[in-house]
Amino acid sequence: MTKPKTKTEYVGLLVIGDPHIEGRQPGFRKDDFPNVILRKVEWCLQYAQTNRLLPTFLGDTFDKPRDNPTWMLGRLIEMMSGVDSIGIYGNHDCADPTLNDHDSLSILIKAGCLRLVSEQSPWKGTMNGRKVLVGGSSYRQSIPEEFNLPASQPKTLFDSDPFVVWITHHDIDIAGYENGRFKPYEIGNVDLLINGHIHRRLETVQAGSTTWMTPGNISRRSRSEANRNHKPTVLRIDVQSNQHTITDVEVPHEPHNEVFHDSIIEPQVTQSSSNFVAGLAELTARRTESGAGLHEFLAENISQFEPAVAREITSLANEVTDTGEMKNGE
Ligand SMILES: [Mn+2]
Repeated sequence: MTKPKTKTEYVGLLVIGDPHIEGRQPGFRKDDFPNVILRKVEWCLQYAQTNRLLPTFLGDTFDKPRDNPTWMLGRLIEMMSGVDSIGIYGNHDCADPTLNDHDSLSILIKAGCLRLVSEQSPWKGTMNGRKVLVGGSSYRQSIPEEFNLPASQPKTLFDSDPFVVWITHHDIDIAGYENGRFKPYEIGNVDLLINGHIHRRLETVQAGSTTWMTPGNISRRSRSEANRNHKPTVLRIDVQSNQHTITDVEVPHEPHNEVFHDSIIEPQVTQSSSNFVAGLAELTARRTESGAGLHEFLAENISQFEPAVAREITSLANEVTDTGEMKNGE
């Protein structure tokens, strides 16, 4: 049953990066990912409520934009309907360039579980007595050079020195991320920008009066070495009359080796096709739902075949695993 909303006097924000909720196991995860990630989101919502923080989602709430299991959408509506949450949409939330009624996230928005923020429609309120604005740019929406309220709204708001936060889901060029398209810059009237999309935590960059942060996501989706040290955390931002404090809050999670299968394939090129077949046989010992091991194995070994044969093997692998090419996990 859905719960009535409680009116909260907020003291800050709880910023949640890229949950990538989905109904099946990503890559080499061996735990019950669909329920594990739902419990993490629920933990975040409860922590936010207990501490009077506004839950703020950085996009990629869903991993697959459409056809998510109905039980999962139901659970989300149950846990989110009692709380106000704000957010933006990410590249994984929409199948087309912009979010529309066919995408699962639209159900949460229509059910009143999540309110999208944008340049035209920021969240406005008071936290600990200070005026706060939270605007955002969803995936593919431009990030402003200066944030101003529409002409119809009182400009005097900025005279009271509000705390202004901007949330984004973009390829920002920060050390440690190779797909960056632009560097952090000062955004007029914006104090703090927090970006989702990049799943690793990156260093904070100061650009004039705007601070740019990359907290990383709350679910570990790839088994990479870099991910071994990633601790799923959310950002707690406490707002005071003339300053704010940012604290990392670790989301309860299991150790890396308990959520991922061990690697069983040595990164070496198999010399003959009989070894290739033996390698494939070994893979069946560890079937992952998305066929992650198969794609990794093929990437390592396919070059030994004639191009036409290699193409046929790849196309068959894509067909049986239903995942298509292995794509960038962000
Ligand atoms: Mn993502």
